[in-house]
Amino acid sequence: MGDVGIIMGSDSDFGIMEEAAKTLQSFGVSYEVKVSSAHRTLERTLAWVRAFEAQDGSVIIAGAGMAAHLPGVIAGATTLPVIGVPISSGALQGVDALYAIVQMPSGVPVATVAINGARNAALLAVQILAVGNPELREKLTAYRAKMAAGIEAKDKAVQSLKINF
Ligand code: RP5
Repeated sequence: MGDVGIIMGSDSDFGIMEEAAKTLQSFGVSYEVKVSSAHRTLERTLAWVRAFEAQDGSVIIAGAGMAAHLPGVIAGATTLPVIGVPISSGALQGVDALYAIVQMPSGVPVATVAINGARNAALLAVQILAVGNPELREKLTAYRAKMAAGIEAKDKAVQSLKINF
C-alpha cells in the first residue's frame, strides 16, 4: 500500500519501471508495484484500481509497451491522476506505445512522459503530491538545486579542457 501505485503490463517492463520506484524511494514517498495487463487480465487490473482508491492512494504511474492501452484504461476507471510511461519494446521500439498513450481522446487525460521516462513519471508524481505538502516541496527544491550544481560542475570540467570552441 502506498501513495503512488506503479503498475505495468508485464514483468518485461520492470527493468524500466524500477527507476520510478527508486526515485520515489529517494523522496521518501510510499508506493506499491503491480504487474497487471489491460488486455490479458482486465478484471484483475480494474480490481487493483478499486483497491488502490479504497486505500487512499493518490497518483498512478502506468507503464506499458506496444499497443499500450493500460494507462488509458486505468484513467477511464478512476479520477486519480494517471501518468503513462511508454515502454520501448517490440518492432516499433516504443513509438507505438508513445502514440497510444499520448493520444488520449478528449475527456480522459493521461499525463504522458518520454519513452522509458519512468524517472520523470516519478518526479511528476512527487510534484503532484507536493501540492499542499511543504516538506516534499522542500525536497524537490533541494533536488533541483543539486541538479543545477551538477551542471555547473560539468561546465567547469569542459572549460578546464581549454579547447578553443
Ligand atoms: C505490453 O506488451 C506490456 O506492457 C509489455 O511492454 C509488452 C510485451 O509484454 P510481454 O510479451 O513481454 O509480456 O502489454
